[in-house]
Amino acid sequence: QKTQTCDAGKLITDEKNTHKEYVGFATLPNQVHRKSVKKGFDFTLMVAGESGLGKSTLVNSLFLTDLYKDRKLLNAEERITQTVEITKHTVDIEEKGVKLKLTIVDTPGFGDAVNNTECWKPVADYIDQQFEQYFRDESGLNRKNIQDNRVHCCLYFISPFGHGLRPLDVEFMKALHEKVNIVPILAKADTLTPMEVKKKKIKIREEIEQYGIKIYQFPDCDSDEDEDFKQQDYELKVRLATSVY
Ligand SMILES: Nc1nc2c(ncn2[C@@H]2O[C@H](COP(=O)(O)OP(=O)(O)OP(=O)(O)O)[C@@H](O)[C@H]2O)c(=O)[nH]1
Ligand SMILES: [Mg+2]
Repeated sequence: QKTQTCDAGKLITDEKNTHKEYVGFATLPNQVHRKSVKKGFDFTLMVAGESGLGKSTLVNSLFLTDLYKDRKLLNAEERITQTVEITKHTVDIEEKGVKLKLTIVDTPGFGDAVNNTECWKPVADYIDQQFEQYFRDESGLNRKNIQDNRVHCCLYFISPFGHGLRPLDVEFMKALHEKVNIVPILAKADTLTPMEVKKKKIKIREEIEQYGIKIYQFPDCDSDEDEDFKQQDYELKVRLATSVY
């Protein structure tokens, strides 16, 4: 048994050493990996949903450095005002040498207008425009430094005061679900009791299913991932299935 482990260990080190010298297509994944890490990644997150549910507040709290610089109580005029147009905030993050350009897109909430039909249109158009821009850049001559502004994920805020989804929520999510990964969020959950949170989440999940809305699903974890990652992935899926959070 012992010799076997030793041999296996030696084999792996040998393999690593040969990889360093070997030039061929087998080294391509390493090259791609190294290049991507060096260049960094773009990630764009969008928030959407009814007005007054705390979308801008969440966006602000993601930029903690700015928020807490000179912490003081804000008076009424300085507080977050209603968002009236689609706005973009970008922050460069670096973790263990890997760069990430995080872009957050804040959108105006709907529900305040007299006529709310097609209130999802400006948001859907924004997402489409980013696809078109990326397509144009990719078809262009200078493809080296393309910035990926496509919206990768949309946090969709659902009111804690309704009974499940509102008709506009269904319309909105259906207009976006083919274009972007939707993650539904029960907004202002602190105003509900844990029991209410649980019930509402079950109801919302049932309705999402019933209306055929496609929301983001955690992908299957690769079997060669490390144990910590597998555990984290498992816990997230269990939480989703049992609505404990
Ligand atoms: N109880 C509670 N209140 C919150 C929470 N997040 C935000 N608020 C409050 O809700 C109000 C509206 O917050 P905003 O962030 O402006 O809401 P919004 O979704 O951006 O609204 P629009 O820009 O109109 O779409 C503010 O008074 C916030 O202080 C939360 O998690 N819980
Ligand atoms: Mg806002």
